[in-house]
Amino acid sequence: MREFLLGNEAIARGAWEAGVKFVSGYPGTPSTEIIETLATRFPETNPRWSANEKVAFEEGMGAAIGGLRVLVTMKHVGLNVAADAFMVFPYSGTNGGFVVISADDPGMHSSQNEQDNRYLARVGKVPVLEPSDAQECHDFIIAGLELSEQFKSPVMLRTTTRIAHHKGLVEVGERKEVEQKEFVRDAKRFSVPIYRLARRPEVEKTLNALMDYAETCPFNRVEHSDNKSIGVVTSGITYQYVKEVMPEAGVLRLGMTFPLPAKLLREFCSAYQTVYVIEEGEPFIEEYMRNLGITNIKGKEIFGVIGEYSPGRLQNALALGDPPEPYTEGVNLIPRPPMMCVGCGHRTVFAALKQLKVTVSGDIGCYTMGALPPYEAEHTTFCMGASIGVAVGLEQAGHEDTVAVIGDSTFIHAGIPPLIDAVYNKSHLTLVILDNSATGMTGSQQNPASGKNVFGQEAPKLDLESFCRAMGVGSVEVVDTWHRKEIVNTLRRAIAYKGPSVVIARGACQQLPEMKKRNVISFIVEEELCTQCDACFKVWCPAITRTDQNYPVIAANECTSCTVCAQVCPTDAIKLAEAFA
Ligand SMILES: Cc1ncc(C[n+]2csc(CCOP(=O)(O)OP(=O)(O)O)c2C)c(N)n1
Repeated sequence: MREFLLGNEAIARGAWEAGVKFVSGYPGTPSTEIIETLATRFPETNPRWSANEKVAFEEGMGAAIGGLRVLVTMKHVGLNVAADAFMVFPYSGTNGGFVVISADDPGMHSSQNEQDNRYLARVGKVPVLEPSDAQECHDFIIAGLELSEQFKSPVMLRTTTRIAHHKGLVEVGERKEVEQKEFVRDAKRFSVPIYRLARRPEVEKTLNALMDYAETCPFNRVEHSDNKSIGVVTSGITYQYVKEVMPEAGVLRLGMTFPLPAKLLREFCSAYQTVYVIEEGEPFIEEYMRNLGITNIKGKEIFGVIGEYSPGRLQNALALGDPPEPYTEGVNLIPRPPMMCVGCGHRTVFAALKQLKVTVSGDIGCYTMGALPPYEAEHTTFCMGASIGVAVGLEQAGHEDTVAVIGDSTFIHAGIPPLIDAVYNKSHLTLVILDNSATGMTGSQQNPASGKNVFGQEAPKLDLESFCRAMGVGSVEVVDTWHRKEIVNTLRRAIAYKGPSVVIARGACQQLPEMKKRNVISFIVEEELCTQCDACFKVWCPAITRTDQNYPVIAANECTSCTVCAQVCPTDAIKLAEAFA
């Protein structure tokens, strides 16, 4: 049977078929749909959202040494957070099959950096599989779990945005129940550094065995051509681009990109006059080939390291004629900058921060858009949780007017240790926690502050205010995020407080299913009262546009009834539609 699946859905399906019994992860584009698919279609795999990627990895590691087949999912930068565990796991090795998804994002469609995680895998000595289509997403997860059990090693499955988010036909199968492996308490294998030293040679032994395996690995496929002038070494989605742009070329498609097959690469390259190494991201394969002494290769000097590849980019780089125009018939996309949703509660906070003219140390979430026009009221954004540490550092550098802003999910993910640190080191930090009960930016997933689990069922809800007080924060205030004036006044008090203070701006994400299902009574503009002062436009709500007569008009089907435009109207011309019924 075949199904038309997203790359991520194919991974989920493959994990289910392979008998996976534990899945953990933290949302991050482009990996998120894997756990969402498992939760909706394959709950037998026991999926969950963890507090962050390190926790997810460690839970997965425990389940795998406990004998289960395990999948752990995250985006590329998530592996930085999990790296502590990732680097040490190969020393003990696993019992049940363990695959970690690293969803890389060349082109930074939704990420804070470009990062090629094959390098992290090489540092950790963890084998890497790279699928080139949805079918392989499905097949490689099954093969990866088997490989992991065969070599007792964790395995990385590296996807990229196009692989994770393209759709293809996938031959699917049934679920296979796999017997749980035995966990034997063994400190010499799983514990202290003094024993771990004895494990060190095991890591090299496994790596050497994997290097031998790479030479005959069925995922490394040679497609020879009779024309021996041009060969291509490639992996992942770029394989598809190569087939489109250079159908006549001989191809070595590497499905396993760490460890790399030295003999196979040498053999392949000796058969062609010139070999192009076409890989998105860093010159990972290319550098290896150059280190082998292979000289007839061309790579990054032609194709570049920055951004995504595409058939057109390859065509340009190889001077193979103009790339075809993108297919746009019947498509009328209006360009627009990223913006907060209609009714998003973050708006009032950024309006207030702009008004207060403070330095804002931001974080990773929908509120990164506070850095963009019209607010331009977020001045730093680095990585998850950094808002607090950076604010403490700026304070030390004399910028005492700094306010840190973080979302509920990011606070739980990486904001707790720096807040404890700020209290401990007697900072005067002011922190705003934007509590919208969701991990909004990645699609409003559940988190420990939302009171729901991955299935949407009730779960223990983290009480953020008690928690901050327990950490020793002297001033903790909770404010309705849609209450403009209260937000400004509460922020003023928090900034004036001599000691660490937290403002929790609370209001549910408009994209949560329960918010979307509400019966909303929209606001409308009573033109007789409107003086066209344009104050309501300064709310920057995408639901407010203009009539031909220059009056504001609110799209009834978009209005979330957040009330903010009505709060700013000086003539009370904005009213609930029911007032006119
Ligand atoms: C280390 C890392 N993990 C995951 C992500 C993906 N990601 C981007 S924003 C975000 C969380 C957003 O949730 P929250 O902080 O609650 O803010 P909201 O978007 O709801 O405003 C996540 C998980 C990331 N960028 N970096």
